[in-house]
Amino acid sequence: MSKKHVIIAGLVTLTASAVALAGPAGGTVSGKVTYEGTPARMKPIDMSKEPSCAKMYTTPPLVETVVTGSGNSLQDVVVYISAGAPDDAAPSNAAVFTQKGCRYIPHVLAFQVNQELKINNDDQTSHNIHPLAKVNHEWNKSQPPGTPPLSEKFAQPEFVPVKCNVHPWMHGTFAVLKNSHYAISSNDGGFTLPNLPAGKYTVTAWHESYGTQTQDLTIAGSEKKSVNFVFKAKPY
Ligand SMILES: [Cu+2]
Repeated sequence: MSKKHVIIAGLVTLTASAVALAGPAGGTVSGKVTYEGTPARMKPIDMSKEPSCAKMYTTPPLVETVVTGSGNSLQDVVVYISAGAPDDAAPSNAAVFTQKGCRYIPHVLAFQVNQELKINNDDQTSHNIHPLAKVNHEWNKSQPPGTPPLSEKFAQPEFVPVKCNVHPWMHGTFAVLKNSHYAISSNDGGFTLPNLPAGKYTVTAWHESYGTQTQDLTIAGSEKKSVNFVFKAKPY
């Protein structure tokens, strides 16, 4: 083999290794969630019945049913592949939901069917966490301060409203999903769904108060697709 051929063979090997390291090429769907119209003003939460939590705030936190950012961006929208992707096995890491300052952090938590869900109580008071499941088994559990995290699983896909039976202002959502292709819009409304194999997909965007929207799209290879969702704000 000539010297030139050796160099070319080496380059081919290097290129092949780089592709293997990067993993299978997939498409990426990203975009922004916004609203049009005027959202209802979120009220400050009155925590005076729970002084251990109330004292954690200099100004009362706002209800989080609708959380917006600049440029009409809409936060806490679950954007996920609702059709076209096979069901995925649950990942080994746990999804974490924390009760802190008598609020749920995060307000909307997405995780997969049969993935471990760890629920922490960081407060000096007892909470009674109550996921209002209809498809999955409904339960409620008391969690006194200083107790270890609760470990739970949900066997079926479902959007589950969550409330606290002690503190009526505490509410959130568990989005239990069938596959790993999901994201929750950040404060700038942005979301990204990476590593989508070639295929036809339905992308669904879900918001606690504004409902759901869907868009169909096709991924052919490793392209980047932009998908935006605009929700109509409810003024009440
Ligand atoms: Cu509570």
